[in-house]
Amino acid sequence: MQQCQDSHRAARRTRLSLRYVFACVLLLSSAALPTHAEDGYELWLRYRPVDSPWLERYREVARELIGPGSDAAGSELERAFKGLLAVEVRRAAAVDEDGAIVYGTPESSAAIASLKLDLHALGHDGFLLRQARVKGHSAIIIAGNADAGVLHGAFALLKMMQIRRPLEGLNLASRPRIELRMLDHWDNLDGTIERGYAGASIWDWQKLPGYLSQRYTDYARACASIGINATVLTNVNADSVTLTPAYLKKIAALAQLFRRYGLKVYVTPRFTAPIELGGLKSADPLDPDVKRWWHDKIEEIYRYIPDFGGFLVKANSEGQPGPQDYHRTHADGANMFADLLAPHSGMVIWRAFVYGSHEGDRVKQAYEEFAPLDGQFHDNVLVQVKNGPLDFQPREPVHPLFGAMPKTPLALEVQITKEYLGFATHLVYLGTLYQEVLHFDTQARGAGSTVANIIDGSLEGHVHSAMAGVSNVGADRNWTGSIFDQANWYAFGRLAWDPTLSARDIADEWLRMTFSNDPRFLTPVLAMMMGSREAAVDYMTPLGLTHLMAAGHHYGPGAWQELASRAQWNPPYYHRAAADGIGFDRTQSGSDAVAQYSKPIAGEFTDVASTPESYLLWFHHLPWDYRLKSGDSLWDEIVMHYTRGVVAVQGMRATWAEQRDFVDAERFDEVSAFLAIQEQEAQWWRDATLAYFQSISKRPFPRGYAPPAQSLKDYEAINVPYAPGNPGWTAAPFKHQ
Ligand code: GCW
Repeated sequence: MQQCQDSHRAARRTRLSLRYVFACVLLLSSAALPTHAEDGYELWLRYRPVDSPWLERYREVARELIGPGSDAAGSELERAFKGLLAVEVRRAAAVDEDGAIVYGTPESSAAIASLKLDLHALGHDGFLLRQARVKGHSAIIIAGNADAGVLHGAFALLKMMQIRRPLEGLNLASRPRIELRMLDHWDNLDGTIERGYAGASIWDWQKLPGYLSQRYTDYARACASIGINATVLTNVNADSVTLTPAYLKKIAALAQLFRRYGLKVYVTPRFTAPIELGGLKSADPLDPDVKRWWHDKIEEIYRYIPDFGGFLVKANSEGQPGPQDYHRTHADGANMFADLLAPHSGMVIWRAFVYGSHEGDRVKQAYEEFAPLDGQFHDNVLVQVKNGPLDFQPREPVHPLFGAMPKTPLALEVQITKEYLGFATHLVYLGTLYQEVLHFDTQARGAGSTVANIIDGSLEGHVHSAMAGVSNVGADRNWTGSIFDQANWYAFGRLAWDPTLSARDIADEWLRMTFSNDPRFLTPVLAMMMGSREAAVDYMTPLGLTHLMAAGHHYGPGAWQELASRAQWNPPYYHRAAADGIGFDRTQSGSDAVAQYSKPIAGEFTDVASTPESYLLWFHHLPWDYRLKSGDSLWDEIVMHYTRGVVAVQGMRATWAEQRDFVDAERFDEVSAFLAIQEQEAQWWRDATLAYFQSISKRPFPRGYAPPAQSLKDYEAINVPYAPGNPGWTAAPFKHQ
């Protein structure tokens, strides 16, 4: 017995010293190599070596790996430990030393099964992370009911190491509060992206299904690391070709790869596909031939992709076809798909962003069309509502449909790509925007009826729930067009998993993983991120102003533009600046859009005194001399906000300039250059917009505030014909702003 223990100890010593030698070799070889260029490709999964004393602490817990072997969680742990701890972690069949990481589901891992853990509450995607003793040895358990849950748990453990959290006494159970955490790609089949600022589409359709780029795997890893479990591959402005067999094969190849990472694919069906592909005369959702066509198509899709997620549909909006073309309702259209998808557990996500034909105040249209349909949608339909009633503006009040359709599960749609927020070069952290929306209390069922509680299904007891983000991912090496835009992808995923998380905590963990754990870096840069969205609101659309962007591409200011054929599509419609004042009266004396909110909220927004100043001109038309809470006149405050926005960006530049010692040259320089562009453009926004408003207000600039550098005419003459993100603009049959 004694002999046996001795030889065991000796073997362990040899193993340890071999591991030590291996670790040294790894460290030395990495020190000898030129530093790996930090081009942003690795996102927040960089796994750079941990420094002392954390390195020693973490090495203690990651000596051997016990789990299924060929799964995504295991590969990620191996890859990460090699980077973080500079050790090749040993695979073992069973726990035989301290520092075991035991992972898997009760089905995939005998070791997990033998622990008889109660995993009931974790659902499909949740995980348990716990320090325990297994066979007398200290171990970390990563357990879930499905591989996806285990993978999320593995990423959670790796995050703790990346952000230097102690693992002693670890005991964490987490399950997502939202069922579908979905990225919506507005990617066209020709490789362009509607509102994309990070290059071409990552889907290389022409080479699929034969060639599967490494990028697809890394995309899926990134999604899984933040809990995203659904991806809509194609633009909501849909193309029937997506549903042809050639493309279904391409989609199936992606679906197969993504399956390993718990990521399901969805596509956007074009409502008139039965006409365009099937040669039918109609696409009427109640027509039996149309239903039969869709039935056969859906069956075909599931033959290619057995776990296909379902459809995301934009109908009767901005020129897209839909059921109303046949005098049917949105519910008729959605239910047709829903019934055919239901046998396969597929879902329909039907968008409430309807815009085009409506006369009157545009922000009222979605509510008017959808609220009366509450209760008519079948069980596997979610109605997807943008965060605000207009269109992803720098700031909007919450969409009044939240709280107004209690019988329908509502999904929240936010934009991650920054169509209206300066594209890829402006540093605007959107975690704070998402949080503002999620925390907003609609008071639909009294206090506590937050958007978060509505969309996670808890307020009304819905089974299905979803949150979608319009993706900012493209083929650029850094994925999102800029390093800081990666934070918006990250924040979206984290909040979709748990909408109660704080935007600050999320930014903090993202910064630690992406750049550095050094507090001298974290404190100022975190503050910079947290203030960045308010800065953009200030230099673009402060005090509830909205949609002042140039037409079409939405790049830069255009408050004066009246290029679109309908007044409703032009900025002057929204700001209503005139000799008597500025702002849109949405109270009873105006469009009465306030009436779409719950009573207490409608009351708050109706009374100018109780309307938050951040929404002031969204709801009220006020004289230029109206006094704000500060005591300053409205005109003066407008000038001050625009100026404050520019000053804030100058401050961001100064903050970043101090970070050279903490960031590699490549990423440091890119961020610096982009901030310089942002400052110029913030100044352009301020000067151009104020030059225009002053031509109407006829008020002087308050003392100490510089007038615009150029004349209004000069700003009006600026034209940017090829601004990105607007493919097919001139060719599109529908011309919106
Ligand atoms: O934000 C607007 C965009 C359109 C987009 C539309 C939508 C996909 O300007 O490009 O189209 O919203 O959400 O459907």
